[in-house]
This record gives sequence, C-alpha cells and structure tokens, in this order.
Amino acid sequence: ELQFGPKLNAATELLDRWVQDGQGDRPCVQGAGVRWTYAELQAESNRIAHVLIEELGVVPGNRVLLRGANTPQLAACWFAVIKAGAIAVATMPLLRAVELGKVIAKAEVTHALCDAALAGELAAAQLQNPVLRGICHFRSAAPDGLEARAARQPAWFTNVDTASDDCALIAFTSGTTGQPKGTMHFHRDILAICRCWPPHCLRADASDVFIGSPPLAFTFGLGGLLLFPMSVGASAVLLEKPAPDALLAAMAEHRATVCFTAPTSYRAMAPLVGQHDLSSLRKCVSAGEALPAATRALWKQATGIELIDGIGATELLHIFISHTEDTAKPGATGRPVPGYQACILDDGGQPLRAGQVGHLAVKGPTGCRYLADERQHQYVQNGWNLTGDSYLIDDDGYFVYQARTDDMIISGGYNIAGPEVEAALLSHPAVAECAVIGVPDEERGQLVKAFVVLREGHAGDVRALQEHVKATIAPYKYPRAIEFRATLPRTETGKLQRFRLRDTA
Ligand code: 3UK
Repeated sequence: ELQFGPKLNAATELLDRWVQDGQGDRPCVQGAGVRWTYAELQAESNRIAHVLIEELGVVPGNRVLLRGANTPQLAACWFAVIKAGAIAVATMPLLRAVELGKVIAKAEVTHALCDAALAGELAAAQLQNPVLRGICHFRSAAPDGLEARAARQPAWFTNVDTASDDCALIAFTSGTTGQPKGTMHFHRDILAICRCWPPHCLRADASDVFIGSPPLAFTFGLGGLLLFPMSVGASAVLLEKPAPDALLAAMAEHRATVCFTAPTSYRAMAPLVGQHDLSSLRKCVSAGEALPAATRALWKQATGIELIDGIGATELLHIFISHTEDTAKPGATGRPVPGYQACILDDGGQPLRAGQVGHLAVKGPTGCRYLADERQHQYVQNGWNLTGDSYLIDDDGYFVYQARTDDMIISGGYNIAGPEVEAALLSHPAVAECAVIGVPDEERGQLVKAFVVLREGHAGDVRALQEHVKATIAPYKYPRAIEFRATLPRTETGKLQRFRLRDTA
C-alpha cells in the first residue's frame, strides 16, 4: 500500500537513505566526465542546497528553474532543489527565450540553475521576466559559477522538513498542440511512481545500469534515468547527446542493462545493433508514443529482447498502463499498472464494453494538477483523468491504443486511427518513418494522407505502399495520398507533431 506519513522529502528517501544504510559507496550517476557514488551525489547536492539557501536566498516553496542536457551535475541540482524544500521547474534543453519566458511567468520562477553551455537563451528570457531574480551557472569555471560557490559549502545538509503533499516538481507538457501546461507533483507523487510501475513491470535491482535518451526535464526521463534507478540502489548513465548511434555505443561501453527510449529511437537503432556488443542489455522500455508491432518485431529480431511498452503522461507523472516482457502483446499497450484503474468512456462519460473505441480514463495515486489552467476541468472529470487518447479494451483485457482523440480521422463515414495506418506502413521494408493524418476532402469529409520517410536505398513507390496497407489492414483505411519527406516534425520528446503536418497540408 502507498501510505505516506504527513512529512516526507523525496530526496531523503531516494538519495540520503542509501548513505544512511552504509551503501554510499555504490555507483549512482555518471556522464559528462564525472562518475559519482551515492555519497558523492549526496555531497554535491548538499553543497548546492547550501548555495541555494545561503547565497541565492531561496526559501521553501520558491520555484527554481533547471536547464541543462542530461548530466550528473543536473541531477545534483535537481536533488539540491528538493532538499531545500523548493520546487524544481524542469525545462527542455532546446527551449528558446520565448518559451522559457512563458515557463518563468507561468510558474513564477524566482531562481535558476543553468548549464553554462545553455546560458544565452535564459539570459534573454530573464530580460523580459524580472520575476527571475537569480541565475547561477553550473559546469562553469567562472568564480561565481555553481562549482566555485559549492566548493566553499559544507557537504552535510539537513533536508527541509517538507510535507508529503508539498509541491516538489512542476513539469511542463511537451505540447503536441497548443500552449504548454505546467503540472504540479508532490513529494509523495515522486515516490508513488517508484512503487507502482517499476517493481511490477520493470523489476530492476541494485546491479542494474540504466541508460536512455529522454531528457530529465521530461518525466519519462526523470523517472527512467534518475528516480527509478535510485529507488533500487542501481546506477544510471546520463548522456548529453543520445542520438541512436551514440546511445548504442554508450550501452556497449557502460555495459548497460536497462534502456529507456522512444519507439522511433528503437526503430533507428535496430539495423545498427550488429555493430555493438549489447550482451549486457536485459530490459528495454518504450514510451512517449504508440509502439508499432513492426518496431517491436525489429528490436526483438536485432537483440532478442521483448520491449516493455507503457503509456505515461506528464499529468500523471509516469506510466499507468503497461505489461512485463512476459505478458507483452504486439499492438497492445497492456493492462493498468497495479495502483491504477483504467476504463474506456463514451462521449457522455459512460463506460464502454470490450471492443468499443472511446476515451481513456485513468485514476490512481498520481493525477493531473495543472498550474492555473482552465483545462483542469477537461482533463479531470469525476475523479478520472482523461488523457485525450482513444483506446479500446480487447477480449483479453488489454488496452489497445487507437490515436490521440484529436488525431482520429473520419473519412467516408469510417473512423480511422492514423497510428494503425502508420503501423501498417512501418511493416514495409522501404519505410523508415511515417505519419498519417486526415486532410479535408469535399467528398469523403477527410482523406487519409501519409507522409513517408524512406529507408536508405529505397525508391518511393506510392502504389506499392498503398497495396501493402490494403493487404495488411482493412482496405478502406489505405492512404489515398502519400508524400515523401526527408524528415518529420517531432517534439524534443520524440512525438510526431501531426498538427504541423495538418497545418501545411
Ligand atoms: C502518448 C503513448 C501510446 C499518449 C510520458 C511515459 O509521453 C509521456 O508524457 P507526455 O505528457 O504525453 C502523454 C501522451 O503521450 N503516449 C505516451 N506513451 C504512449 N501513446 N502508447 C504509449 N506507450 O497520447 C499520452 O496521452 O509527453 C510517457 C512516462 C512519462 C511521460 N510523461
């Protein structure tokens, strides 16, 4: 059971506990030229917590923006903020001044810890947003940089005595459409996600070495590459530039055992696997987007490993429907993670039967708390979180993803889920990546249109791809238009931005 007392600090449970238990010498995080044990990460974050409080004037409840690629130094900053009883406001490294400005204004950010390499855009954002009072740069050689300041502080610190329902983290949604929304998560939420999905679906232990691509600013990455390894005393490799070839090379170099990345990244890595020694790899997790059956098959063929798929959301902090590698079913996401309930509702909020497509609704220990956003009442209705996904439950009780509700295509009276057409196209050897959208059509309402990125050495044959789809799924779903592209628009979290294709189509 997930019972937390009234007082709780997530850093005490995930970090200090290991040192207290005499396990401080265990490896904890490495990357960006450093390799820290649990005791070393604790000392680093303790020193930074002193800097925050004594030099920058941070008080409990202040919002502290964090900006940087995945590095142990960023992890130390994250824990320092939590230890100081402040709120971490995680931001994606690629954000520019305009977007950072929105985050600062919306989350009322007063302080920031920023990787010196990414200082420019944040400085520009601060000019427009004076609410941001203090910025300190880490991975900096400057005399007023974080390292120089931290070196003058003691390595011990008593964590601020936070309540279990004090806010610890504000995470912004990646925003496949519209304005980014800030979501608030409490100390107990941070620990709840460590006790739900990982022990049931991942089953990692202290000997594991975690690696992967999602930024720590994306809760998929925060959980998979920092909170989950630390909750079992394992270690993590943090990569600043986790492109598919670099990720494969790092997996081999560090003898990684658990990998977290998005479906497109597995798809891109699969043909390159033979060039690397991945004999250490045991578990591979896919999330962020639907996992096409063809990608699952390619990865299994290349590595022998059955991907663990899971759907998560920033609003719910982490994965809430998933399976283990033993219960994987191609094309299905899985069953509700223990601790969570899920059902499928019609437009009027009534539960649907097996096989019927409707709105995914989820309830559990974590849930949506938007930061001052009127969309709160759309996302949470009658205590259920409505994720905006269309799903059905099959006869085995597995939840089968259809599409983002906004992305469902209605053509000639048929409901067509773009991702199903994408999955069919992806099983053709010429297709590297693809996206399927509905474009306006006088006769059919909408027309199914595919954007395809070809694999190297393959020619674009529209008829062949159309015939392949007709032979794979119900023929009426085939894309009546196909356009070849060199790349597809994606968010920093690896999600297709179908709305951008719709805008240009
Ligand atoms: C989609 C999936 C099908 C789905 C996330 C794991 O992606 C995460 O959070 P976001 O807020 O987006 C949430 C939306 O993404 N999605 C995610 N995973 C899957 N669709 N199959 C999947 N396996 O539309 C969902 O509503 O960016 C994922 C952990 C933490 C996360 N924040």
